[in-house]
Amino acid sequence: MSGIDTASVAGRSWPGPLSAAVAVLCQWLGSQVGERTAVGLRDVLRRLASPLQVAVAGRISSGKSTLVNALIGRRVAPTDVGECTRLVTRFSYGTVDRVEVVLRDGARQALPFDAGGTIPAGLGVEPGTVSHLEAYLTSAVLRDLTVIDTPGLGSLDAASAARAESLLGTAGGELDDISAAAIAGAEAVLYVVTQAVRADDAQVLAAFTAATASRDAGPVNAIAVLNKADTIPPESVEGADGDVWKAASALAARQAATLKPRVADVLPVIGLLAETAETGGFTATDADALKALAGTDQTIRDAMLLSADLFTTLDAPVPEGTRRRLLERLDLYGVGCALTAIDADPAITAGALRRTLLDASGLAGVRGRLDAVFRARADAIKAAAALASVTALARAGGDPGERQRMRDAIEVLLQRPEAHQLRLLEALTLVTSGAVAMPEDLVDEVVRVGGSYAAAEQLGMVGHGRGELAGYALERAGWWRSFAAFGATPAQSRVAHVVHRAYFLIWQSLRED
Ligand SMILES: Nc1nc2c(ncn2[C@@H]2O[C@H](COP(=O)(O)OP(=O)(O)O)[C@@H](O)[C@H]2O)c(=O)[nH]1
Ligand SMILES: [Mg+2]
Repeated sequence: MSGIDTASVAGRSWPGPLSAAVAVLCQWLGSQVGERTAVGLRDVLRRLASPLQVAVAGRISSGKSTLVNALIGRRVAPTDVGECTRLVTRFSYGTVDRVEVVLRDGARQALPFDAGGTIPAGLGVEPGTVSHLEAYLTSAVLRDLTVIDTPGLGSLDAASAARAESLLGTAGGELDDISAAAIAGAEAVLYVVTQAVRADDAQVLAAFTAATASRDAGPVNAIAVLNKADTIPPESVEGADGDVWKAASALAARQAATLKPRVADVLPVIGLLAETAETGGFTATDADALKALAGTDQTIRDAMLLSADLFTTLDAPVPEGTRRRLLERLDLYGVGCALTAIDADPAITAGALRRTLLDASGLAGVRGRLDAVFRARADAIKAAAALASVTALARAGGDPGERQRMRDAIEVLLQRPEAHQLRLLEALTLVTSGAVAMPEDLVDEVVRVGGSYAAAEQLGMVGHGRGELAGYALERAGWWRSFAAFGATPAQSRVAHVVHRAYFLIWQSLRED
């Protein structure tokens, strides 16, 4: 690979040095292979230059679209049952807001937004002919993340399955295929679960890791959230002291144990509150209505918060329609939060009330995790995905000479010291997907080392001094080297070499600066 003109690919901007290195590889290989493979390589290059693709996955009605709206700050994805909620929608950055229906034959049709600015429930074309939707929005978040909303895997009940089936005009199983394809095309996944994590939730995550095998790593590119945290009855969770958020956090921790090691942890969130607070869904009129409710007789107020029925029917100085709107936007828990905030400060402004609701939603935690896991690692994740595609192209290539040239080039790239991060990601995938079996404590260690860029976190020693960190890194480097040599199967040994090197590099960096 020496002597390659880096500048010829530098005209484009890449997510980082690893992606740039893979881009150089693709460009150089392009001139060394047949036309069919070259087309594939150009495709890899195109993907490499585009923002990280994050699929939002989870069961039907787990609140995926609601969360997508909250994240992009616009109520544009339709929620609840409708034709569009059964389709994959890609949200990318664009300078002008527009939506296109992409048909199975590749043709595209512009789709006007409906009056509320959302994607309309009906598409105006035969649903069976539709491949997916593409939305281009001026939302800042989309500058470096492309968000893919999926219809959802599995269904909550027979009725909704039947409804989905009739809407699609296909067998129910197809739903899974549609979502599965979207997820397989993605480089990262935001996994949405609700109260009960079932066996097939873990399977979906496993399927994601398998579909993207060897190019992405579990905890590096999967984030899980426990949505609808507001609907968890606190009395159902031990030690919650009647507090919904405490209950949600405890439940999320339990779910994290179930989904381990595919995700590092599970964050509770209230997508509905986040959406309402972030998309202009909370108005001054809503604030006034809540203030009127706050002034109602305490006994009635308490009773109203017991159920949606009571909330809309009990005698209170707010019209029923307004109450229904509040429920739709905040649900009972959100209304309760707002009333508590008004009690504490009766003169609270609508803006401050909106911020209170946003804080209560937990969205900030999800945003922080997206930044830490996806945005900060976009370069490595994309480079690893691209390299896996190149490897797949090499495998599919007809000419043995060409195949060998491609494999050699990949090997040369992986030998370079800066490519170590890619190897570590690969090791992480092998271990978290179960492709390479390891004792549980070693899996945890690999996840920790590969799951962060900060030395103290990688070593599991946040708050310790530099000398201590360096000493421990060296000790573990030694341990993994002997594990690679003596105590391991060949597959484990390959992983162990990578982990050994990771510790060695950590030790080196701690000594250097
Ligand atoms: N109470 C409550 N309802 C929610 C929450 N998130 C979503 N929902 C509601 O759940 C329903 C399904 O949401 P949707 O986003 O369409 O789910 P999807 O099928 O996974 O895309 C809608 O009525 C939402 O308003 C939440 O955090 N709390
Ligand atoms: Mg949806």
